[in-house]
Amino acid sequence: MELLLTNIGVLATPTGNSARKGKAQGDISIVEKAAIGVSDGKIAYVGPELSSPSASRVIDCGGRLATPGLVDAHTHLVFGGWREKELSLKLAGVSYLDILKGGGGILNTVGNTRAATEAELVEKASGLLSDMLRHGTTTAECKSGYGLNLKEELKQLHVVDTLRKRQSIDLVSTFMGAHAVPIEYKNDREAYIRLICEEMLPAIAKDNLAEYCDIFCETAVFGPEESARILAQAKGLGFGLKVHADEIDPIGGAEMAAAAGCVSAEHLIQTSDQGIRDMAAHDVIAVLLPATSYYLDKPFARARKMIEEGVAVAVATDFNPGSCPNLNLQFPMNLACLRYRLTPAEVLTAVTLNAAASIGRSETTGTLETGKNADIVIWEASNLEYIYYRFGSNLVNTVISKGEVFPVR
Ligand code: IZC
Ligand code: ZN
Repeated sequence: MELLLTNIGVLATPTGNSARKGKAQGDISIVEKAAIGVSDGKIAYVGPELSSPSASRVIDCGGRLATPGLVDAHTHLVFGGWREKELSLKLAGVSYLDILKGGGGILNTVGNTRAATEAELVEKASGLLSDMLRHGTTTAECKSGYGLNLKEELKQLHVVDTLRKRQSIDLVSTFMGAHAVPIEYKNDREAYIRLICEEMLPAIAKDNLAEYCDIFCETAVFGPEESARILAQAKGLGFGLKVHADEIDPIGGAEMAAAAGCVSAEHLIQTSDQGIRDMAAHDVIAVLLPATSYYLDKPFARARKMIEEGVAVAVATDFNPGSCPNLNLQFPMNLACLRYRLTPAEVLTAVTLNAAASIGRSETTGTLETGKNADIVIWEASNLEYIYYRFGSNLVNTVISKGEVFPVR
């Protein structure tokens, strides 16, 4: 073995290769006094301490907690500029959608992203990824959607491709050309939808630049019928489907996601009872983003009800320059526990195995089991409850990503 982690006080992990729902979301494996062995970047041993360990490198975990590396299943990682100037508008009571309607919000970031070179975007996102890694994230999904024309969307997706080779977080690309209608198409949204369906999706599929297609299905952005049309086209081209649904207004996004065959529906702050039942019936994973509720001062999604109705729940950051400028997944983990009232075990599953399942990675990461990637967090904590309790500090001690060790403290 190339690496052995010994003296793990508590090892906490969900198990299996697919999303866990209902009661099973909270059934995790807890092993005290554990060890993990790593070979070729994969977990080769997990279980009780070995009596005669042999490995080229041994790390004594000092009785600390070990969990799977965190999986951030919803980020808008690649963008130019920031939007701190919108803070005073927010404080003056201007809503997120009103800022967008006025040509700000997403459209402001589109201007800054188009103005940046590919190299500049790589540099910036690379710094953000180092920060994510230090906070325990070893896999992340990244959405495009700040280009809103073919050339600029390709630029964003190429940035993710470059980053995949340059750093240690495993990246999953999602094409989100339907994030907003760009100013050039303000008076002809139909032409923009055709551009997405007829030019952007086929070009991105041809170059294999994204595994998923996502849509901002929201009042005054893309309606459920428009979203369903774009998703049908994406499905035909082989994309997995995702949708930003019922974030601000309850417009039937979850129901549409279930009917369209989406792998996941995300946000779901305002989702109806019917929407929750439809998601359960069609195995749509709920990717919930509580730090966005916090930052936009919106209600919190009905996560408890979703679990009770049999929907697999994942939790992610929604990191983006507008509605959630936080990339530390520990903060939404705390909110999921205290505001959604999920148990520490349910939240752990939400940010590891279920998050991995929502981006097609549950065969390779999201649990501490032999054969999976050695994606591990050693926490500055001696039990699972502590990481929800001591909110506000970075509680990561060491991150291991595909066997590579990153000391944090
Ligand atoms: O830049 O505002 N909700 N898209 C949908 C976002 C938030 C990102 C942004
Ligand atoms: Zn989002």
